Amino acid sequence: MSAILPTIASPADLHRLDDSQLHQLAQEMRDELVRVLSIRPAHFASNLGVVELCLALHLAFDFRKDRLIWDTGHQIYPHKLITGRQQQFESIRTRGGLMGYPNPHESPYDLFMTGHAGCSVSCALGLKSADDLLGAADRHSVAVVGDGALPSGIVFEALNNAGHLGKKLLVILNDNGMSICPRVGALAKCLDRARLSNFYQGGKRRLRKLLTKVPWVGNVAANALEGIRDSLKALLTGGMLFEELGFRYIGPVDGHNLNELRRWLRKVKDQPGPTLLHVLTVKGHGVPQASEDPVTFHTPPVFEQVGPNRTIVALKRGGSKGYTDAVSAAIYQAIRDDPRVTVMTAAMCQGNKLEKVRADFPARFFDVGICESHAVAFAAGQAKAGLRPIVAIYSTFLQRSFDQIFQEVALQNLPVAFCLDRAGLTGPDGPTHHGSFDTPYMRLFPNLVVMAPGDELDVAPMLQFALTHNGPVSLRYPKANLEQVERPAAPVELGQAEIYDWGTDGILVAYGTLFPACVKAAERLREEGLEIGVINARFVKPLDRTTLLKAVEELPLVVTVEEGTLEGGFGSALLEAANGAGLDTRHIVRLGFPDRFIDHGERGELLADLGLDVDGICRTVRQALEQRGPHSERKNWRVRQEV
Ligand SMILES: Cc1ncc(C[n+]2csc(CCOP(=O)(O)OP(=O)(O)O)c2C)c(N)n1
Repeated sequence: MSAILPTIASPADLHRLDDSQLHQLAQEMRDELVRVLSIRPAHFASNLGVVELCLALHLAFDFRKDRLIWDTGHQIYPHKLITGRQQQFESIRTRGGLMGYPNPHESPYDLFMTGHAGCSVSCALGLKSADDLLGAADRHSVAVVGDGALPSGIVFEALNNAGHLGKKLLVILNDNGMSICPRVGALAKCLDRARLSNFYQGGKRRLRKLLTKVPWVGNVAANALEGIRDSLKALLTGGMLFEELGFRYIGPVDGHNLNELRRWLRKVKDQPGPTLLHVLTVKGHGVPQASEDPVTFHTPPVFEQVGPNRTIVALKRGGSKGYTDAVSAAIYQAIRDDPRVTVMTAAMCQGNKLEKVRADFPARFFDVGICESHAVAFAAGQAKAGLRPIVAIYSTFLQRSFDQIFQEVALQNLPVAFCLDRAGLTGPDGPTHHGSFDTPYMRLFPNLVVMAPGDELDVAPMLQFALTHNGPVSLRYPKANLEQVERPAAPVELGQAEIYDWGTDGILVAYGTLFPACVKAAERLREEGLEIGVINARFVKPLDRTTLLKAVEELPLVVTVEEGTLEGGFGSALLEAANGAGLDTRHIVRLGFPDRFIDHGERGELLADLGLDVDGICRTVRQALEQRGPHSERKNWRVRQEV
């Protein structure tokens, strides 16, 4: 049988395929996902689960004009395979290659660059209402949202608004029973009814027969019957909630039966008003191990090529430990030692490596679902009542909670400890996931203490400090292997930087885990005859003014180094402090992320691109010193200034 996938240059090509060819195409798409993702760690099980849904959608609609938003966007790979990107698919998540999320720069079939969950219904509704206003009411608007993303506040805000506006909008609930971990919450229990009842949409026909046999129902008009039937169905399958919000609820439908899916999409396509089609899928469908263990296979490490039935032979896990391991170990110890300590995660138990905490301390572990803003206000409530909550959320996702950090936590000065994972470059995930902005957004608020461990040795003492401080504290750490700078580490004290070495030619001030890179850079520069010191800043708020302003006053060069945006970051904090003290700041050089979104690629590659690796730091120092004149004159820089 000749391969079909290579012949699909665009969704238009799907229309010439018959049922058995479409079935074959679905198999080939799965094979391609397995082939490429065995060598490239990426979102796996979610993509395997939406192959038929993706084909059915592209067959039912024409997304050159209609609108399609995949919520979050991590399940976009089948869509990429049939929208002209198959040739480049192997490059996915590599520098210069395809992004692992929707990307409008890659294809007109991707409307928004996304990676954060929950925005699909709002965006699809916005598109629909604009199309209507702009005289393009014939454009359909479709949002595909997972059951994991469904409970996020923004989805409910959008459903509420859509039900009110009454616009023709199709929301597809891709219900696979899973977030990354098994889904949690009361809504999950409500959706479980659909799954447990095994009451597929075909049941509606049976229900119709049954109802027409009931004498008083048998006489009512067809429309009313339809209404009663749908409401009863919704009630039995957990869909009542959507009906109450103003949606027509249809489902559940078997998401792996392509013909059924196509039939239902044809039916709902021209429904007036908002419709929710509840589709049941299996995460990891088609790969036995992935469907049996969708948590591991959400984003598995590389794995051994597979047998005839897509049987995975072996996962190849890396052995090195990262900052997430060190922080989760410190959290475990804190929760074990102090009965007031609790921990919240927003659906990232696995990413935050909190499985052991969840297993051993279930009463003090809270997975609130993809609801970051709720997590923060919830923690504030616990802190107010006397507990010591830890909010463990990725830097990029905590952006959702900006207002709760401000009002519920900082304004009340409540002792909530924020552990910001993935603060810095997240590598292959790219611009939606890099933790670029937390230093500025955390350091804005009065009362917040904002810090970053310089290396592994700082991690546990910093968390201990956070849990004893009488107010909110945040600490940021990257997705990176642990490193240590051999030294008798100074105790962590409020607003105290650690002087590792004082130089006469200049000093590197590291905020966060680029501290070891700064130490290496200083060693290399020393070999070249340059006396460059290193400070492990630890705190951006409060800033260690005594130490840092002394460096600004005394030394001819101060280079700040941080893994985050320069706009309002650590270097800016130092510039503000120096300016406030009336000091000259022309010899302060800031290294960090420029004011643009950083693409995806390996962390090491990206650090090098941004001049944040050892070579780049050395280069900056040399260039800055060269600009300031010969070595001998530099030593008297301050004196010259004063003259
Ligand atoms: C705001 C936000 N928080 C957390 C995440 C991390 N995350 C990515 S996918 C995912 C699970 C999504 O579950 P669901 O929507 O059901 O999709 P599925 O993978 O099951 O298809 C989570 C928690 C995110 N992308 N965005």
